[in-house]
Amino acid sequence: MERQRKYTHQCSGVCLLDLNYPEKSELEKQVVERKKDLRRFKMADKNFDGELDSDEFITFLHPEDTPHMMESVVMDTIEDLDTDKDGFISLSEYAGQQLISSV
Ligand SMILES: [Ca+2]
Ligand SMILES: [Ca+2]
Repeated sequence: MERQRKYTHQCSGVCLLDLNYPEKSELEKQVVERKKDLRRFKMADKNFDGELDSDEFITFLHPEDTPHMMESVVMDTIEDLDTDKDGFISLSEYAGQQLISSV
């Protein structure tokens, strides 16, 4: 079950607006992004020396331009779209993301 944060707003003591919606904490978002960066760094480090030379760094910055980085690009995209984390992208997960992106 996903964590939910509860927001309550009192309007002049007359109305009560109560919004519940899932929200990742800023720390959780940073951990996810760091995990993606680390995975992409390791895949860009073609000679496995733990450092990125100029070509490897370009690959790290633009993984979509390098065939051996496609797995990283696809995994990042699936993780972004798969909001219920079941390993599949449903039509609503895909369509929802498209709507958000177009706004
Ligand atoms: Ca390297
Ligand atoms: Ca899913």
